[in-house]
This record gives sequence, C-alpha cells and structure tokens, in this order.
Amino acid sequence: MRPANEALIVIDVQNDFCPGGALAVPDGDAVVPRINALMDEFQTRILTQDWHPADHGSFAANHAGRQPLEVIEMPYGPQILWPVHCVQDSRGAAFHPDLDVSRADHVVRKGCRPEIDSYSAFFENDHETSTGLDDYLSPKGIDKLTLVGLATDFCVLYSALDAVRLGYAVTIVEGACRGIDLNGSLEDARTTMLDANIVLEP
Ligand code: VGL
Ligand code: ZN
Repeated sequence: MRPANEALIVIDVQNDFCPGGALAVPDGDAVVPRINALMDEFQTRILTQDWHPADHGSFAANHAGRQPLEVIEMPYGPQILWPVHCVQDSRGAAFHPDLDVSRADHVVRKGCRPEIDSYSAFFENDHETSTGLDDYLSPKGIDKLTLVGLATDFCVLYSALDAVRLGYAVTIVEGACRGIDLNGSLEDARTTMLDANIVLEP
C-alpha cells in the first residue's frame, strides 16, 4: 500500500472516450483493468468526469458552420471544437462499466459551464476557476499524485501540468493512459510533461 500522502487521479474513463463513444480514444477501454489494479495500491482515489451541458461551447455543433477539430478563439484562448460528448446524465458521460467506481473517494465533474471548457481536473481552461480538487487533496496532506486515464494529450496532460503548478509531485503511468493524438499532440504532450518534471512510468 502506498503512503497516505499519495493519491491516484483517474481522468475521464467514460464511455464517450472509449471505442464506440462519441469522442473515442483509440484503445481507450484498455486502461480499465490496469486502473482497477492500481486502485488497490492507493489510500485515496479520485475520479474525474467530463460533464458537459448540451449547449457547451466546446461542441462544434453549437457553432454555426463549424466542424469538429476546427479551432476557434474563445475569451480564454484557442478552443478545439469537439463532437458532442459526455453530455450530463447521458450514457456517454457514464464511467466505463468495468471501472471500479465503488472504490472512488471523490468524483470531480468538470466542464459543467456552457461558456468554458475544462481539460484539467484542477482548473477550467481560464486557468483560474477552481474545480475544488486542490481543496480536497491538500488538507489531507496529499502532495504526490499518480495520474492515469483519458486522454493522455488533453485532460491527463492539463491536469498534470496544473498539479505541478500547485506544487504536487506528479507521475503519469503511460500504460494506463491512451491519447487522441491530433497532429502529433501525443509526442508534444510527452515533451511538455518531461519539461515540467513529470515522471513518466510505463
Ligand atoms: C477530453 C477533449 C474534450 C479529455 C475532454 O478527457 O481528454 N478531451 N473533452
Ligand atoms: Zn470534453
């Protein structure tokens, strides 16, 4: 068992990010057995859930004439437009049925406001609006995080970078993550992670 200062953060292991889902990450469901096994090792286990209203601004369908994967300028910076995914209370937003959610200590729902996307488990994409996760972890004396889940090059990456900024020591278990890999974003994400002193484990 890992010491009490460590937590496992499981990012967005939801149906829509798995094969057959609206924003399927190749081989996304393959992370589930490994993540269930990792949950045995940690005393604190957090799940995040992408949780968008139907009128969310990250959906291409909500911008006339726009297609998924086009980039638009939002007040908080560039926004990649996505297919409609993880709509609140939909089957696509539910956790993968084999993920052992019963062992989660806390669930963070993010991307709930129509006007702003949230890749990170800690802050929305304005890098200011908190999800409350840091307020949950730090009073428990947790200062070391292991991140796993979907997608490596988006929500795992941004969560890890914010965690480093907040002062956590961060490890990503690459074997328990899968990426979207848009125009080389997976390799770029690895470089960014290593530059930020994030430990990459196989
Ligand atoms: C994600 C794109 C849009 C993710 C969420 O979980 O990585 N990616 N929403
Ligand atoms: Zn999303």
